[in-house]
Amino acid sequence: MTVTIDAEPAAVSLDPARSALLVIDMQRDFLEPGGFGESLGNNVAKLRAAIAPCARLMQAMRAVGVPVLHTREGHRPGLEDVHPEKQARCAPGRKIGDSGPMGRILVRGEAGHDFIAELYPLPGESVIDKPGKGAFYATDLDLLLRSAGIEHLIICGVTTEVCVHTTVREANDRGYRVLVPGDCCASYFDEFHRVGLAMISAQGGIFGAVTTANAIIDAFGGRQNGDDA
Ligand code: C5J
Repeated sequence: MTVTIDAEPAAVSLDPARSALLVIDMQRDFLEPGGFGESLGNNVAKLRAAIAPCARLMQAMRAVGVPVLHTREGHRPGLEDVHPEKQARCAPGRKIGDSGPMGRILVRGEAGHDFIAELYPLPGESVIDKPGKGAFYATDLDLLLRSAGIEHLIICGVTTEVCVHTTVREANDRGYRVLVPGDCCASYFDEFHRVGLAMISAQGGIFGAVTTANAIIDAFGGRQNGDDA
């Protein structure tokens, strides 16, 4: 079976049995008021706009048996997996492992590191704890995907220009065919979101294709009259 999805720069045909949805870093510290992201002066409402489309897409993919995988950015409590350069890139007083509003910043097991309730993984769905921006760096994601015969990756989450973009590029370099539903991604910066998506589909789709949650859901026949537009 093949499903064809409207996308930029061109429609994408994919085999659902060889497809997976990868949801990047929908964590409390990035998306919730009172978290680490907001403490840096960011407007988390911009990220929260992606929650509803993501939830609908996750639900639709689960309904048709497309696996949903989730990533979290974070580190071991002893910080053995934080290299000095990543620490050097942090804002003063906001280093990895410092106390933040929802526990130690970007440390596994802390409240802020957890997924937001709206997009919580179901039991049995794969969770990839990643120490970097890209989901392939220092994780077993590639092994999981190849073992399951996945060729098409639908990638969404936050932030568009950082962890989503890095992962899209990593996936493309590894030979996966990438599709990004832009409304299921978000950035604290409108311009970075817009340009980040444009960079993916530019030049004939140099890193992949860009679409919407509804285009994917419609192609799978999942949206009924009365569902969210
Ligand atoms: C950032 C992410 N922005 N998930 N992480 O540091 O994009």
